[in-house]
Amino acid sequence: MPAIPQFLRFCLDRSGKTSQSSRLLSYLEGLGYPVESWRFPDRNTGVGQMISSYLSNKSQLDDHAIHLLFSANRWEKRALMENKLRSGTTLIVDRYSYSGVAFSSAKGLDIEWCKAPEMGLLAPDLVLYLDIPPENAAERGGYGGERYEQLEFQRKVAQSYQCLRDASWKIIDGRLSVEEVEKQLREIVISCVMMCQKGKSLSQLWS
Ligand code: 2DT
Repeated sequence: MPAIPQFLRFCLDRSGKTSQSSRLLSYLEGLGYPVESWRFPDRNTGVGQMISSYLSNKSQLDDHAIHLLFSANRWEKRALMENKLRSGTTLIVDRYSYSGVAFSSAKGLDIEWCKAPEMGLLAPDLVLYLDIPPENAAERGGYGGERYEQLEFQRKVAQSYQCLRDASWKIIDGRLSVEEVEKQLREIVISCVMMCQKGKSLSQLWS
């Protein structure tokens, strides 16, 4: 059976997820693992450009419609994701389905309705949640530039995430220093990579 390590990471905005993703990428590359860093939304596709325009308040969309676009953005990358994983490449994914469901349900959409279009996408082996109080995130640089970067809304998103936690999740205290977060992530990730190398089949959301 091929080695199929896969990671998914996501968390509240401004929790340091993007810089920790690139640190993890360098770490795994340095150990000689085939690894790639992805992020959702992927703003480079046609669907991604519609999402980007919405996030930067250049266009307006119904909440259900934008939810489905986020989902479509993952579906358009699903086959490539499966190919990469089957060939033994580890994917570090900065946001994924859990962000999709957490953000849309925080707007008041029914959580089961939000999950429905995600069914059949590949499930992560590991979810790393960088936990940071929304108030702290708001104090970090660059906050407030995009549509969802509002403190009240981020509080609701944090609550939505709590409803989505499952056995694949590891919660890391995002208030720790960058170096300490990095150290903890490395330990969790390396044990997951080793576990996946023993042979682990792909599974699908949401089971
Ligand atoms: P970044 O700041 O990480 O680029 O995210 N979002 C993201 C959703 O509402 N649904 C989704 O499915 C995904 C992947 C979270 C941009 C914003 O898009 C939100 C923040």
